[in-house]
Amino acid sequence: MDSVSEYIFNALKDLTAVEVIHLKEVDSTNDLALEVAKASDLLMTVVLADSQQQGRGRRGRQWLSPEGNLYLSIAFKPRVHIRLLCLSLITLMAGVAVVEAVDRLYGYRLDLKWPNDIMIENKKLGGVLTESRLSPEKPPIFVIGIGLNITDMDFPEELRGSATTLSSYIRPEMISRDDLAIEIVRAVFRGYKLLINTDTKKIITSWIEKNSTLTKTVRIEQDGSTIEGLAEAIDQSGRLIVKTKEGQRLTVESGSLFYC
Ligand code: BT5
Repeated sequence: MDSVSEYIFNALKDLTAVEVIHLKEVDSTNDLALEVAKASDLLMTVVLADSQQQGRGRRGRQWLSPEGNLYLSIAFKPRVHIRLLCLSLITLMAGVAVVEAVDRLYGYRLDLKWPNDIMIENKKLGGVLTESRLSPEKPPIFVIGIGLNITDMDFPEELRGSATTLSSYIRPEMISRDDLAIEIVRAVFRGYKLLINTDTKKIITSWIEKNSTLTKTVRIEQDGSTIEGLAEAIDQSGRLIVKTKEGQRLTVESGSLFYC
């Protein structure tokens, strides 16, 4: 254990059986967390990296992962059989956890854009990527990956207007990546307990309180199709209900959302 993983492990050991791995560089913290969890008996595996070579977003999109930001994955391997593997809801829960952690540490309020974006002032600060291993013979594993920009970054042209970093809003010397990781893991663990107790209403309520999507006119792009309308509500599984101009209500499971 290096000093970073030891610091985080010590801060979390009251929670549950947890393993903490910190690496300077990794392909993707999600992949490593899944690999470690497969071979582990522990409920939680936490992987933190200083940078990623192959950080990914949804659908294989690239996640820019230079040194200085937070790249965190939390794998859960529940022992009890739980019917929770509704990945959209887990993604909302993780977003709520990040907003709570930043608020708690720095008193700064981020907001959430459906389905997985962590935002400040309409710019993307971070994102959540939830993945799972489901197999009939083996215990389920789900991995929550969180990327959060902390330090100044040289964004490529196409992201310059839409992406941002925490240090543009909070004095950089006040920000501790490791303390952020600890608070996020704690908040995710609280969310996990709500999930296993099927207390999904609380998760949805917290997400609604922190979201910036509902009541807006949105366009959602999915593979080959586009939906446009009013973002009206979230259902109990974390899906977005969109009311189209024609008055039809559509339930959307995933996609890339833009404000019109
Ligand atoms: C996401 O995907 O927003 C999920 C990002 C999850 C990253 C974490 S880091 C730890 C763990 N390990 C991984 O390998 N992944 C997770 P999506 O909604 O598909 O957004 C991806 C899009 O965001 C890209 O296509 C870019 O347009 C933009 N983007 C890429 N890197 C960015 C960054 N660092 N900051 C802001 N926007 C970025």
